[in-house]
Amino acid sequence: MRGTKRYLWLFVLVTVMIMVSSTVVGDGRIAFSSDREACCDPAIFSMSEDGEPPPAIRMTKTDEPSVHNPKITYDSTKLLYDTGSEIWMTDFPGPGETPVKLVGSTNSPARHVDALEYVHDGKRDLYILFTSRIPVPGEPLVDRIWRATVDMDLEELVSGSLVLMSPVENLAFDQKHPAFCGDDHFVWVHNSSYDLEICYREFDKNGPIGVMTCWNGGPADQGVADEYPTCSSNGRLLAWARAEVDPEYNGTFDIWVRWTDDSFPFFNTTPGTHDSNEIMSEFGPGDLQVAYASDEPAAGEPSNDDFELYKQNWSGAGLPVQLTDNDDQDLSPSWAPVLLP
Ligand SMILES: [Ca+2]
Ligand SMILES: [Ca+2]
Ligand SMILES: [Ca+2]
Ligand SMILES: [Ca+2]
Repeated sequence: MRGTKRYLWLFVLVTVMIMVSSTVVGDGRIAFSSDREACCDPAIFSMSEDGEPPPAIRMTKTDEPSVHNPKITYDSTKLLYDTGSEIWMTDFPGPGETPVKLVGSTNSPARHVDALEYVHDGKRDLYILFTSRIPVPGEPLVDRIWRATVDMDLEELVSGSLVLMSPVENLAFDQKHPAFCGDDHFVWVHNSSYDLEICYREFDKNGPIGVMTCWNGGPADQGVADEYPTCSSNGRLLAWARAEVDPEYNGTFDIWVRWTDDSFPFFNTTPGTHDSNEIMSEFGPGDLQVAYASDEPAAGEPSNDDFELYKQNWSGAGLPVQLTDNDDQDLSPSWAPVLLP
């Protein structure tokens, strides 16, 4: 009965959200990474939010190395991604423009970029948040969370804008996969001494402020990995991938959702996926749905398939919609409203 009640109030809430969000118009695009071209390393592609066909368009050049983790900017004019060690920016919806390198090197690899509009003195620039092993004197070389400002006229990092965002606690542990959560908070994966947990903290122009809140860590959650956090545009909802503890699920990941103010219990939004991994979720325009990658077996196949992209209501109501269908790894959706030329 408790489960029934929970889904009833979720249904009511989603209905209200749909009513107040009815001015949000579709025509969105989803950028994602895929190794679908036999000629080439994994690249970034873009498709309609309704999925394929028509076939997705390649966004990055064939002579670029293996690239991952696309992120469309707030105004849908730029696409950021990483090579595993460098973060690059190109025009969106493109393709054809010359990409520019923003940050990263072999010695200080940077990846997992997220972007947020940053307005100062009336000028609209970009905050980027990313994972990097930039050395900190006297401290172990681990992945930390950094923020920098991108001058959007010059398309380069503002000199002196690099800020360390991850905590000084647990210095020996990696911190990764940051994402902005509204205009003044961010989330990331924190490797606690028990297992991966999701942390959340406020920031201002000088860096992180206040006390960080961490969820799903500690002895009660030992052995349960919590990864790939992402927030709704207003920062009220957090979606992430959580490895199931129920043995029936074979330890696979599901997408979970929580309110960042903990006003309601957090819940599993893909509970019917015992045999597959659902990871890398991202909220769509209007914050009504999430897109994610799933290796759910294709019909008639006995074991986990390659990853395909899906979208569904974050409440779990209704059925997921499959967006890609092939034998290749389609991952890391970034979903934004786009006005096509
Ligand atoms: Ca955990
Ligand atoms: Ca699953
Ligand atoms: Ca696929
Ligand atoms: Ca497939």
